Amino acid sequence: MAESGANGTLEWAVAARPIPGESVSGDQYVVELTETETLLAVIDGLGHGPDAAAAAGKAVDVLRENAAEPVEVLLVLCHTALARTRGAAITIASISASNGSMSWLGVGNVEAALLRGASPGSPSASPSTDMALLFGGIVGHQLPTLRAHAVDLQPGDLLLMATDGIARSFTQDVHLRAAPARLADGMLERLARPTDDALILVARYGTVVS
Ligand SMILES: [Mn+2]
Repeated sequence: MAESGANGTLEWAVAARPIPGESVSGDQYVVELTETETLLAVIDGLGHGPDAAAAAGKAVDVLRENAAEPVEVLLVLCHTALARTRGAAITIASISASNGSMSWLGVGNVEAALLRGASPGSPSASPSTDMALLFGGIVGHQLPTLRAHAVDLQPGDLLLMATDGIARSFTQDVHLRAAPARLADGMLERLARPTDDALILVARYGTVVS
């Protein structure tokens, strides 16, 4: 059910559905590989239905075409492209292919969490969670001054990105070793709100062995 994929250092999956009664979703995502980084983004076009989907679609196009740009630059490009749309909430993470450094930030309320401590060699006994820094605003209408944060990923770290159609408890009770597709499907099934589009992206960092 989930859409999924992997490259040399990342395994990911997305589970999503529109609000019941709609055929298109304003919740969309991008996973784009360039030679230097992997770009992951989740977009929530304001409201739902075709106008929300159109706003989100414009952001998807901009992100795919400019995937190697820094995350702050990507949000500015999206802001310009979405000016005549409803606008969107967007959260972006860009992971360096060479050293595993991830830079991430968001505008609006697409939450992103990094769940750590799942690595077999991890020094920390208990998992910890980092949340992406989210700035207030609406991409396309009101863009605040942006500053990305960087974090060094360790093998086994799990990145979760969810629109507000997923209950905020999505970072809790996560089985850190489970396959991303299974996690994403399970979260959509258990946590999707009936009143909104819903999308969850799950990505695990670390060499993928299959
Ligand atoms: Mn929403």
